[in-house]
Amino acid sequence: MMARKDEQESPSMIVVMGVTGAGKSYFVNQLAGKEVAQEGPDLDPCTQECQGIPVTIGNSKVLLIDTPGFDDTNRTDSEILTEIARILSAQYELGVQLKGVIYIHRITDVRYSRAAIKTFEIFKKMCGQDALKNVLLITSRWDGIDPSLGAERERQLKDKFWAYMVGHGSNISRFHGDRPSAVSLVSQLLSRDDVVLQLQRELVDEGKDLNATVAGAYVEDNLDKLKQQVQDELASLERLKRDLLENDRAMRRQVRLDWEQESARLKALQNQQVSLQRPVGTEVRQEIKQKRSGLSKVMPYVPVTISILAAFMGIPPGVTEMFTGWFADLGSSGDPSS
Ligand SMILES: Nc1nc2c(ncn2[C@@H]2O[C@H](COP(=O)(O)OP(=O)(O)OP(=O)(O)O)[C@@H](O)[C@H]2O)c(=O)[nH]1
Ligand SMILES: [Mg+2]
Repeated sequence: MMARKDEQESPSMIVVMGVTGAGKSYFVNQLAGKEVAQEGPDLDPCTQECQGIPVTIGNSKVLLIDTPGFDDTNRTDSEILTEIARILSAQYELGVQLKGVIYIHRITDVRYSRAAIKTFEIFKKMCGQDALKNVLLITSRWDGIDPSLGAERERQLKDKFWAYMVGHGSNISRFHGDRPSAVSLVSQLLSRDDVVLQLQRELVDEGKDLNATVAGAYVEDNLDKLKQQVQDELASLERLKRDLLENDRAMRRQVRLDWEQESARLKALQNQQVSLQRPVGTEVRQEIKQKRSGLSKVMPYVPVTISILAAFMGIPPGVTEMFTGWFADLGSSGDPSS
């Protein structure tokens, strides 16, 4: 059956994830055809918040979501998960199609680091088993590795870390660092049916708090482990303080400073846990309702759906004219949501 014209023109969404420095922003920029998402040096986390970048691939309009890596030194896992959860809830609630999720991994990485394991676990738990056929596992940086060594690492990923996902329909593909390669990778997802992720069902359909979702519970579990470590450290500082002699002033001062620092860490971890106890899907639904009534009063002719979705993410300065182009096209064929 032929798709109707307005169906062809409705924008869809693809989320890009991976550890810091994997090349998410670089990949998105290749698709945009210019550096709109800020790329960073290899070691420091660069992307600070989820960013929406509209791109056109053939006839398809795609809103790419460039995400920050988990285990970031500047942002907590809870903050990043909440941000991604809000965008996914808004996209699902608004009826925008999700075509898939991309995970980028540097083939040059010698070890599968702690950050990589954590990021991948959260990613897997967000998707859920039923969505894995819409997952694309991309290896990058093939120009930085001997091809046979790269192929060997690729085989290890396929047989070990990625075996479960591949077994449930995810594809593994190489990114060669240029636009044609990025376009052909994204096209793989665009030809599929749209998908609903486990996290979206949990948050929007079931109205769960974020910490009650599979991905949220994993983040909360990690926080529990960290809290236990800090509590052990505080207990040993207490013992040290008791055992120190009254006249050992310098040492007592140091112990007090360490104690204060650890207490602050404990408080921060507790705050992170509290921040996960939120019905993100329900909150987003209410926000959308408010935004819809506000927007239709002031801008009745602007395609409302994409404007509302865009309000849930950062929009880099260089993409305004790409959005304007989309709005002009959509405006002439009517907003698919209305
Ligand atoms: N030559 C080449 N350079 C790349 C490639 N992918 C990433 N880079 C460079 O590697 C650095 C890190 O890439 P980013 O795209 O900023 O990484 P990121 O995944 O967005 O990292 P965060 O935003 O910190 O999560 C940048 O300097 C990029 O220009 C690639 O495929 N080829
Ligand atoms: Mg980035």
